Amino acid sequence: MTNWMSVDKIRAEFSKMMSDMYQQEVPLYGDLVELVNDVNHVILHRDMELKEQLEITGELPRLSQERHGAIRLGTADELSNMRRVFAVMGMYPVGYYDLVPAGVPVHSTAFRAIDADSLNYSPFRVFTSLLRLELIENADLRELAEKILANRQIFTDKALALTEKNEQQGGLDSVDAMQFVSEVLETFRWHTNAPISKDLYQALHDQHRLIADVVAFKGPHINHLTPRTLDIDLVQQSMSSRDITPKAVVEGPPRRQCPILLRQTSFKALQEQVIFTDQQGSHTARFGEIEQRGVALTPKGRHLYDQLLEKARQRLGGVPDETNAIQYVQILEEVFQEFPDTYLELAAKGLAYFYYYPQMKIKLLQERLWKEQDLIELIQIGKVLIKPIVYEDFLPVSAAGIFQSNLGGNEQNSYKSTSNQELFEECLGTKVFDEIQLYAGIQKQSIEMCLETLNNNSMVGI
Ligand code: OOG
Ligand code: NI
Repeated sequence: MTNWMSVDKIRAEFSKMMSDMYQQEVPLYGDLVELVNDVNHVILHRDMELKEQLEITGELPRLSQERHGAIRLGTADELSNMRRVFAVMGMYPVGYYDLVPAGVPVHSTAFRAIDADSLNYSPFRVFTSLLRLELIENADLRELAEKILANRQIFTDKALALTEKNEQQGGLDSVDAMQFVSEVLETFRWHTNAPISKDLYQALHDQHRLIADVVAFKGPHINHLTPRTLDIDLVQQSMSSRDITPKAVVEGPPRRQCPILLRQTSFKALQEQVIFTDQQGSHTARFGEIEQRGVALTPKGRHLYDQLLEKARQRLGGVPDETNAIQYVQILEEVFQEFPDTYLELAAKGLAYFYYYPQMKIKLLQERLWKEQDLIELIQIGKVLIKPIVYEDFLPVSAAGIFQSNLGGNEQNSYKSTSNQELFEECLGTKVFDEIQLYAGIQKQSIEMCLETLNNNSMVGI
């Protein structure tokens, strides 16, 4: 038997190398990671209940290495090869996000591990967008962009060869695996030299800054890497002391006792020098971001979340920005009063996903065969403990907010096209996983094990 390096380990190595590289490329990211670590340290000392929760769910060790990154690709071939490369690291496409309604000409998925143990070993994920060139109106420019993209190869030969070797053998030994991660890292590197003229860059940029960000460069540079904080508001408050200025509004739900989904904030993109084929110029694409993650919501919970967010935006009467940030936070908090804020209620109303743990020390006078419909009662009497299953994915409205805040100005684009998951999956070469099925599966397994333990144990006493 050959000894393959585990895919989880390959992913953890890659995540670390990516973080080191990005820290060198964008020193601000290093400052952010430091700040987030400091804040997490304070919170874990202050909030014993949260610490215990993270210990029980297995998230505590992963916290300090938790990151997500984002890249933007230009062609179907790039996307399908990216899928093959990520598969070597145990990362699979989860979810479909359509950013077109938000005026950003891309559709996306998130590559990540899919089972709870792998996620806890290394939660590294990459939000991956595919440019929709068909949305460029100017036919000449579209053809030119297509031609430029058709001629570039974003992977090194060795990275592709090792990917193929992995597919044929069913794994990589540690020597190959380490070479694989360092070759793949090259794809995400920033390049100061752009292979096109400044005029062409400008023409692409005039269509949409994102089109220039993809087409004008040799490869899909990682555009941000996001650490996970346990208290995004505290990070936000502490930032000024470290000379970092975030955008005005934290995207996502308001601050709550029981955090749900995802709250994010970002820092304006850097203006970076670029050497075009004929002259120098600059480009803004790469930025900093932090996030706080909460419990994953069921479709019912997600529906309520979407409704309330929409209600808050309508009440504000516009898009949240610097001018109305305080008012928006107030409205958001008011509107979200309607969203239950205890884990018990969230579970009882079927709004969120949980792990269920049997508490064997609690003895009841009357044991019986426990069923799924008894779970809420069992929680209430302390015989079952629930802990939140963390949301591992993204929020399209937040993603659009993050995109927009980094595009500068108030570019308003409306495209006629409709959401097209089928086209995306055709380009990807496979279907994306449905995140809801993944969360529901983890919860179901946990409930089954919990009931089995309770029932076996109560039988013994009879
Ligand atoms: C991706 C933006 C989405 C997030 O955290 O929602 C994202 C991008 O700018 O390419 O990373
Ligand atoms: Ni992000």
